[in-house]
Amino acid sequence: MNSSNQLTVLTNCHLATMRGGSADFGVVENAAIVRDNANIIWVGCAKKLPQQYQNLPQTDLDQRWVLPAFVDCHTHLVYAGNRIAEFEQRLNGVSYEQIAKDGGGIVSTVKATRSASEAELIAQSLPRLQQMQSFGTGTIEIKSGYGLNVEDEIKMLRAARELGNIEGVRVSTSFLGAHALPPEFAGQSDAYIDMVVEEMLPEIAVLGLADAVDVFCENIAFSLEQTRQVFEKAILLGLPIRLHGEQLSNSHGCQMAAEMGALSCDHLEYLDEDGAKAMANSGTVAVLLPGAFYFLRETKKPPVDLLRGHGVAMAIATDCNPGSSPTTSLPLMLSMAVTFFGLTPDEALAGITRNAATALGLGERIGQIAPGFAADLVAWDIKSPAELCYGFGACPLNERV
Ligand code: DI6
Ligand code: FE
Repeated sequence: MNSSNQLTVLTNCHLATMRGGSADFGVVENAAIVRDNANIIWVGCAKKLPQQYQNLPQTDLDQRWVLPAFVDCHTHLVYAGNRIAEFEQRLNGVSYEQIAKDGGGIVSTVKATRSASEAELIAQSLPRLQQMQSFGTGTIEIKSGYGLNVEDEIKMLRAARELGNIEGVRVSTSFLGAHALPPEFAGQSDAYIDMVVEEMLPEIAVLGLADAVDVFCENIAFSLEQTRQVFEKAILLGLPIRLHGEQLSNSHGCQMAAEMGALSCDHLEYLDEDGAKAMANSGTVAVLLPGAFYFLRETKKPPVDLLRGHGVAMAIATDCNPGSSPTTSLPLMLSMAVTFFGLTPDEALAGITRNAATALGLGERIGQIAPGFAADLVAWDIKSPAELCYGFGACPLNERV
């Protein structure tokens, strides 16, 4: 990126602007973009470049396709250790729920994350963030949720913010204190939720470390009523809410979260029609996580027809985490979203740009190519936007421009 606020022109390129409402990626062929250090100033056909921009420095993009940098709106990127041994257990037939009930699962990553210093956490997470960027991702949501006490949740959120500073990428943080019950609270989940509400949330809000508050509402995690308590406090503190909902069963968390104004509800394999209707009414984004679906060998698919039918905006994310989705690749998620879930390439790409931005409350700022939006742009060596959903396991050449 430019160091000064000099205007420059990107030219000899094609655009997938991802402007709302179009079923064709918002294509502009033989285009030009005028940008400054931070923002897009002008977009259109190169032939119509206004006179006042014609003598600016130009970058010739050699017929590449320019898209908004991808937005990964659901990740657990910051953690220590790995869960390879549990993966091997699962390959031998032990279920994800059983591993969690036996004291492994999320809690084993909690132990590793608590033992790591902030610097170690950053060092272990940095390669994942760098991989994400190599796949064209420019904004990353990062959740806490492997600390599960005041000190270690704060450590995780600080590490997330610091990773954004180190790499110069946009990081949006979510406080996920209600992710799992820490071992020291075994049998006392109400007491733990009291601590989340009375101690953790207020302190994290004062420190400005969370851009949103997330809860895992599930029979292996927290109940509907406990979820409501956390959300009520978040709303009181002025923080947007999001939900891990209906991943392993239907707890009706999404309906409640939507009625409380949630930005997004995520996972959704077991979502029913009432939940979809409530999400449509509140403009809550449905975040689909095909990596977790694949890695847990889930067979129940999220109800894409229902979401589409009710006009719920769909986003796609990696869910990058050591237990249920150890991936950093949004292009791979595009392939899975079209192949497993039946999204169209246009829906899938909107899901990692425009709709993912909306899931973070940043829909007016990132995820589209238009004047006034952030100049977070990536040029791809592809023949058409759908090619990004077509190949899998490798990633076309791309460059931040
Ligand atoms: N759902 C998920 O898929 C991740 N968290 C959650 O609530 C899994 C996190 C993990 O297994 O470490
Ligand atoms: Fe998750």
